[in-house]
Formats: sequence, structure tokens, C-alpha cells
Amino acid sequence: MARYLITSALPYINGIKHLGNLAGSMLPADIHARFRRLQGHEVLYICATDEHGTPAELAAAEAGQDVATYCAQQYQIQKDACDGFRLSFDHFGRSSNPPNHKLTQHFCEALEKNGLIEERVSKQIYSIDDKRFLPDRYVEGTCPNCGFERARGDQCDNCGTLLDPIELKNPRSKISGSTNVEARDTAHLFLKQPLMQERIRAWVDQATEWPPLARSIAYKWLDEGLIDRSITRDLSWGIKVTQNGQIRPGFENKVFYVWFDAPVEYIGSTVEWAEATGGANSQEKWERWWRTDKGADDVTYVQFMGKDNVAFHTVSFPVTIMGSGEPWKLVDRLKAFNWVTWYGGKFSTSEKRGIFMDQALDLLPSDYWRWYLMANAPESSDAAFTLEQFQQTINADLANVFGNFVNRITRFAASKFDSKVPDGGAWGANEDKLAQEFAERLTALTQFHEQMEFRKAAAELRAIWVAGNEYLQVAAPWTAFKTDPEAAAVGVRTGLNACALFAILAQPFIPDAAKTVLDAMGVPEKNRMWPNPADRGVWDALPRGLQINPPDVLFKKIEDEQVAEWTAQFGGGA
Ligand code: B3M
Ligand code: ZN
Repeated sequence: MARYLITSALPYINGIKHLGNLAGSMLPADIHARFRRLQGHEVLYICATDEHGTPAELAAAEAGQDVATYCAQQYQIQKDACDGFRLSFDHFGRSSNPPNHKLTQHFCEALEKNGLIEERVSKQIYSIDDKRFLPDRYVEGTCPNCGFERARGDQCDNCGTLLDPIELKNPRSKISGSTNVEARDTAHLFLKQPLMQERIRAWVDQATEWPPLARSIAYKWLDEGLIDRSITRDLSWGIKVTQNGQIRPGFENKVFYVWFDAPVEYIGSTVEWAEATGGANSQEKWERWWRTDKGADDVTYVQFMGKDNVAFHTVSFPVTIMGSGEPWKLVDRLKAFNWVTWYGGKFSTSEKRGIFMDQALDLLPSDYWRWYLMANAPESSDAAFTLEQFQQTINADLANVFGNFVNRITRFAASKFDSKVPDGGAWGANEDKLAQEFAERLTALTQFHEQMEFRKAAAELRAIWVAGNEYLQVAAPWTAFKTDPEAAAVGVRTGLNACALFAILAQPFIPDAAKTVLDAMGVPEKNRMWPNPADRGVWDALPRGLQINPPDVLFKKIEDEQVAEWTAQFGGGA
């Protein structure tokens, strides 16, 4: 069995995430983690909150709290929402926890020893009205590359170019809107990325398992030429800059740039996990996932993220860990997503547009959202969330196809076969046809999961459920029951086995409903693993005579009135 390290981009601490954020990293990572576990692999799925940077400081100020209290509270809120969505992290850490401080400081010191860090006095935008240096994201101005007037200090959202705030034309403070700003001298540490340019390129050249989107973003950066990047900021909340273990002289009021420490938290969170679970062996425990000299050379590392995060993961973070000269594990496969939009526009808390993670769970159980978001994953382009399409998808796929199948067959078995898996009868042409189609589709479904093609995987699973309904239609045990009880017995037995199989395959997408069905069918935990398409034995897996309990209605249809109500509450097309 193989070993999979899976990480999803770390959600920022400032505010609960919306459904689009969920669909673009954490949810698909969870589905992949569940799938790999079902295949019997050893999986470690790691995430954390990303707690540093200006947004955290400002959000805390707005909430009237000190940053540490604010972050602790928000962490709990996000963690609860993630639990509610059944995100099966092995650990959900915090980038502000001690392991990340230690590791981030360690990386900087290692990079400095290797000649990759330079302390430099440079110009930075100072806002006279706000009385502070403005971190990148709080400077706005005109993009020097494309002329977009609302480019952020760190990146232009229009053309994607990464920027230094002093390159912006007509800079202004995003905090106050003031244009009373000027470039002033201040000392910062710079990471000399150009020195790593060729090593990174050679590494991207061999990364043939990355999807085209990720590789092209990395090459675009490399072709533009890597630049020296400042990795420190004038903030008080964050990771202190050290030299030989002491605060670095002149950096008393500075911390590391959030994008320098955030990816390091993938490792930091793994350390948190090891310390929480590993006792005396905790170091060994995390190192076997992250150090290629300590066993991580046989790990496949898979990262999930939105497309705007790709450059940081394919270039900046690799510069940090490769530049340390130490044998750290690098990403093997990377899955990037486009955006989920709210009716083609932006989700916005302030304008009450869109549904956020905590609100979603107040409306419906997590499986409904999980299914819709992944069946419509923003893979090849952006995907618009609309309540109308949500209603239609849930009613068609989950209520009518899967739910109805489970309901019909289990109730019929209960009323006519004493709630038992019937014995007797012989396998015929209808059963053969179903098993044949099932084997072919299961092969495809498995491949789509392995390739992390979520839309295609969901479509294939739906097709498997449809095949089950078609089988019941032709086998019609309810009709056969009066005339040919043996045929009815085969039909019900096959239907019940199909029911269990369909739920087993549904586990990564809709874990709660799948569990309800499998519990009702009395399928023991060890028999819930991912099946092999070549194994015909799966069609007789339920012991004959086994007692089953028909589950309650699995999925309630979404009514027009609910859509109308939610449209009023969260904003709709208009
Ligand atoms: N928090 C940005 C984002 O959520 C950032 C990801 C960090 S991954 C190390 O888009
Ligand atoms: Zn631009």
C-alpha cells in the first residue's frame, strides 16, 4: 500500500469561508483523502488556519479584540464548520502555533547560511494619514503591466502579475483610502530567488504529474524571471525574525511575511499532529512524512488549492524548502481550481451575497452541499452557484436517483421478505447486464478519483446509480413476486447488494448518507472498502438471511418555497 500526504490551502483566519472557498481546496482534498483511505492506503490529511498578516490584524481591530483572542475564536468557528462539513483532517492546526514559529525561523536561518537571504534597506509605502507602513495588500493602485486601476500591492487581479507595491502607479492606502502616501526607507530581509531559478525550473520540468494549469503558471513565473522578494513586514502579530535564535537586531517591530510562513505550516501542522498523538516518538512520526532521509521518499504528496495560490506553491515555497539545502519532501501532484461564483458574481459578507459555510449547515445537511459542489466543481472553468441549479441537482441525483433506489428496494425487502436478504433463485441475464455495466463504470470511477477529476467522478457515480434504477425497472421484483417468487428473490437480493455497493462508492462524496445506508444494511466496517471491478463476489457480499432495517428517507427534495426564501435571504440572480 502507498502513502499519501494530502494538504489543502490554509483558509485565512479572518472570517468564515464561503461555499466557493470550500469547493476550491478543502472539500476536494477531503474527497481524495477518503478515496485513498478506502483503497487501503496510508493517508495523512493536513490543514490549518492561516493566521498572520494584515487582514487578521485589521479584522481583530474591527471586532474590538486583540489579535490573539480574535484568532482563537475564529479558529474554533472555522474548525466547527469544517467538522460540520465532515472534512476528515487528521489534523487542523494553526499557523500561529509554536511549531510553525520554530520551523519558519529555522528555514530563514538555513537560507541565510546558504547565501539566499540579504538584509536590505528598501523603499516601502508609508501612509502619512494612517501613520504606518502599509503592507502589500493594503496598497492599491494602477497595475504597471496592464493598467488595471484596482491592482493590489502584491498582485494584479486582472493580469495576475506579481507586484511590489512601489511599482504601482497612483498608490493609495486601502485602510483609509488616502493618497497621502510616500516611499520611505526601511530594512527588510530579501529572499534571493533568482539564485534558485535553475533548480526550480529543473524541478518543474520533471513534474510531469502536475496538471497543465499548474505547470503553465509555474513556467510563466520562471519565464518572467524570479525576483528577490522581501519576506518580512512591519506588523506586530506574526512570527518574529531571528538570527542565531535571538530577535534579529533592527527587526524588533517586524515579523515574517504571511506567505513566507503559511506554507511552512503544512509541516508545522504535521508536527502539531505528531505531538498530539505520537508521545515520545513524535519527531519520528512527522519526519517520516516530510523528510526524505527519514522515510518520506515513498510518500506521494498531493496539494489542493485555488488557482491564485499556485505560484506560491510551485515556486516560492519550493525556493524556501529546497534553498534550505535539507531533504524536505516536495509536492508530487497538485490540483488547482478555478472559482465558484455566486450567480456569476462575487460572494460578499457585507453585501449579503452568497452562502457561507456556517449558514449552509443551518439550511441542509452537509451531504447536499458536498454533492452539488463537487458534481459542479470549477475544474476547467469558473462555475456559478445558483440555488435553482442546486435544487435541480439535489432533487434529481440524490432524492430521485440514489435516495429513491435505496428506499424502494429496502422497503420492498422489509414488507415482502421479512426484512431479510432473500435466498434462492438464480442469477440471470438482467443481473449479468447490471454487473457488467457496474464493472466498467467502476473502472472509470476509480480512474477519475485517481486523477482527481471530481466532476467526472460524480457523473460516473450518478450513472452507476441510474443503472441500478434501470435494473429494478426490468427485474421488477414487485411484479415477479406474485408469479415467480424465485425471480423476485434474485431481484431483491441483487437490489440490496447494489444498494450496499452504491453506498460504498458514495462514501467519499456523501459520507453521512452512505453511512446511514451501510449501517442499515448491516455492512461491517471492514467490508466498506473500495471494491475491485473484477470481483463478481461483491454481488453476493450480503449474507443471505441477513436482517436489514430500511433507513428513513435519505434526501428530502428541495421545494420551490425554500428556493424563494433562500433567494431573499442570500441574494439571487438579481
Ligand atoms: N490563506 C490564501 C487563500 O486562502 C492562503 C492560502 C495559504 S496556503 C499555504 O487563498
Ligand atoms: Zn495587471
